[in-house]
Amino acid sequence: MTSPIRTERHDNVLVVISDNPPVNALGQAVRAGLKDAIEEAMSDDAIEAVVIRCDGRTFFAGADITEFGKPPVGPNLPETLDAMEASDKPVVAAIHGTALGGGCEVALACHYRVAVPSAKLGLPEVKLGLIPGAAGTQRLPRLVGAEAALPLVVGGNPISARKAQGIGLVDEIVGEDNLEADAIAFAKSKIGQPVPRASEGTANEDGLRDPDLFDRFRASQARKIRGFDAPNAAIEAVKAAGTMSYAEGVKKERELFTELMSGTQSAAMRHYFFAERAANKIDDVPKDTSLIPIRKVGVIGAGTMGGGISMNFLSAGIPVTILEMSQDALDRGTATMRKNYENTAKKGRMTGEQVEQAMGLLTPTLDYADLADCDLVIEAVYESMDVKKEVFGKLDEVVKQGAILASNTSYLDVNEIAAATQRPGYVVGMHFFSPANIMKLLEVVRGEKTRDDVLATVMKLSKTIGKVAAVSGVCPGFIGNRMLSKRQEQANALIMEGANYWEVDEVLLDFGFPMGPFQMGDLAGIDIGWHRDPSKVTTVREALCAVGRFGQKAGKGFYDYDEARQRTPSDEVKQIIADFAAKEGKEQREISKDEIRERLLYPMVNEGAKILEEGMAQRASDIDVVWINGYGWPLYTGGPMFWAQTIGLDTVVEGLEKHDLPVSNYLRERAAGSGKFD
Ligand code: T1G
Repeated sequence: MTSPIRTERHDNVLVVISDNPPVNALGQAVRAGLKDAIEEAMSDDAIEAVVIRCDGRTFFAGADITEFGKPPVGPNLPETLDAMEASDKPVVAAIHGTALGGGCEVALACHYRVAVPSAKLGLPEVKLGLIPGAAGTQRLPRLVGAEAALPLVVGGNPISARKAQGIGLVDEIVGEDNLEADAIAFAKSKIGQPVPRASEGTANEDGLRDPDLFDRFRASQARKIRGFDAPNAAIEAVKAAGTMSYAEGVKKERELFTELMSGTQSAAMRHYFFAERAANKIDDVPKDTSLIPIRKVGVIGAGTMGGGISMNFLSAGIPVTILEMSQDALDRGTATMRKNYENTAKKGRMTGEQVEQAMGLLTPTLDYADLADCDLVIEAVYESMDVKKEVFGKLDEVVKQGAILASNTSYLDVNEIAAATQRPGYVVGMHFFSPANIMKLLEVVRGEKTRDDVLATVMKLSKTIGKVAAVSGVCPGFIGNRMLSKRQEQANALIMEGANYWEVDEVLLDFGFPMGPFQMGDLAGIDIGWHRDPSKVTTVREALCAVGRFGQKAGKGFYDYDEARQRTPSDEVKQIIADFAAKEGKEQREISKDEIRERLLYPMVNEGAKILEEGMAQRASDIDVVWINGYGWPLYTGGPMFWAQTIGLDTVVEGLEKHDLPVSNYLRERAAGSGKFD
């Protein structure tokens, strides 16, 4: 087996090259090759400098995640990096693509780093429930200071080469197409000079000067890191870089890393890493299926959903023709889109020029004929099968053959919609989640007749517009809403049986959801779909509407809200619910938070099992992807199906039986057998 590492001599410079597709992950063979190459360079006097670079699309993108959870195989990266850094011969990292995780740590152990303008550098280990494990938390702060290091290590997001140069992580930006030659020239220019070592850097003094820097930073990240273990460990590791010797700091990092690696959160987040990528693959659609070029998109409906959907394509540089039934609705829709972009620009996440660029790609129209040359048309009209059938009938007449016709329906039968056209093979569901320009999930609903090239095109397109797609079969509510309905059923039943509605929300908040069902109702508006007749009260929500409790917008819904929209439970609502229960002859009783959690979450797992059994989802991990990206299921548990396996499917079955809730055969079989869904 040839090593993925080779060396080339350029005069007195040794170039060490990794060729380990797809991302030059630092697997065992790469680490061994790197170690040998470093030893070769150090032992040969004819070599006076070293350049380390990678073939293919990127510099090392980190440790090989597929090796995690298996017995470690040497050589270990930190020792190789320490040997390299100890050399007196200048070692230069030549960076392109994404130098991430262990890859960034390789660069940090080099004496210098040069990068092409398009390169990015980062330490995304926290996204895997880990922290850097090859001294990244100790070298980086010493090189760039704690203040610049914290966002990288704790946030896990990469930064551009220019930004990296700005904080001192990159020494020089070189020619985009001249990386190796420029890196060799740079290395030659450093021969004979004392080599700078990040491990000996003193930039971290600011970490000592400003002791509450770390508490301040932790507080600033509180909402984002709530429930996650790794970010706090990352802060502790960076803090150690300011309070301990390098050797002690590395030891501290190793302790924190080892603890996280053996924890459930990292296992869950590594599961999610591969789940997200697997979701984009459709098992029975050949990988080489030809794609339909999408050069122009049509969107029907300029409301909240239509506008949000359009923004995804405009932001990706794809022109959109948006159609409404009235000029007024069209003007309102396009004005809202502009306002959303301008708000993003105000937060510094877009420039004014980018706003104009995006809006410049938008063509509003009242005429279906303007959609004729679209390659994809997405309808986002009122959730009525009759309305959708009418729209698809018109599209069928107007839009060119070979174009994809997609419905944004959240639960209607895509097969029935397809049957309203002469081209059911080109009909597919593209279920976006509100706000559509923000939420990452896209449920791709595969009709019985949806063609392979249509599916393959939509899956590829989802990545282009920054979405995470998962394929669902045609069933009411598809994957996400179908499971949500089970949770909602129990939430409503629980409060009728005496559970405090605020405790139902607290259980989900404590579990890691961004909010609970009653908070969500207040946010969305209790009066959505209300018949507006206060004398007609058949549900709790109608009872709340009847007394003007429309939700946050009215200052009261399930909760009372102060000016800062801080919520407090309402005795009036508690009484309304109790009266309702009495009318329905429901005994009220104390209900524990354990029972609330089991009754909210276990039926969702059971429904997920049924979805798998019916073939409505390709794999259990797709269901995890849907719930993490569409509904805020806490990432550090891996999603509903992975979480159920972690606590034990038999525990879920026992819980369902204890609460007299249905148990699907599929779940029961899996619990009695492997304890896993796939
Ligand atoms: N290990 C193993 N496989 C990896 C991998 C990795 N680090 N990164 C990507 N892959 C696979 C991926 O599963 C997919 O496989 C293919 O490569 C293309 O990936 C010691 C402990 C680099 C930005 O977290 O962020 O270093 O599906 O579809 O969209 O302190 O991959 O084709 O079979 O994502 O162009 C830290 C993870 C590890 C980086 C490219 N590093 N990777 O994105 O392609 S922990 C990371 C990414 C660590 C050290 C610690 C992205 C990418 P398949 P892709 P992409």
